[in-house]
Amino acid sequence: MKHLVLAAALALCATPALAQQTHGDSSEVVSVPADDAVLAAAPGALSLTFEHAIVLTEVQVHGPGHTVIPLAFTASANAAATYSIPLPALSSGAYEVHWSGTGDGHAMEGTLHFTIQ
Ligand SMILES: [Cu+2]
Repeated sequence: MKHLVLAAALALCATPALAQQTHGDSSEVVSVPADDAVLAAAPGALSLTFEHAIVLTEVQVHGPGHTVIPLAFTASANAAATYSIPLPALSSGAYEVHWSGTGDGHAMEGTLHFTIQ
């Protein structure tokens, strides 16, 4: 009987812990451009605002034909809730942004897309 109770307690604890290990995506980040935005003009910067402060360790932008867009981004030592990353002049096409970082004791990552007409 003790084993059953222990197993049930472990199951209850494991679920939220697992869910917190890696999260992010559109639920936890507000971006400009927004995910799936279709823009008439190229944005000058990418803005990411998180639910809580994170150390943003990596941001990658891929453009049309999976070209890597060079960014002036360096991972900072301090956590922040908002980041603004300048973008070079972008041409028309579909773009994909990958970001990852750590904050509030867990890893976070996400992907968003936008299109420049
Ligand atoms: Cu988080």
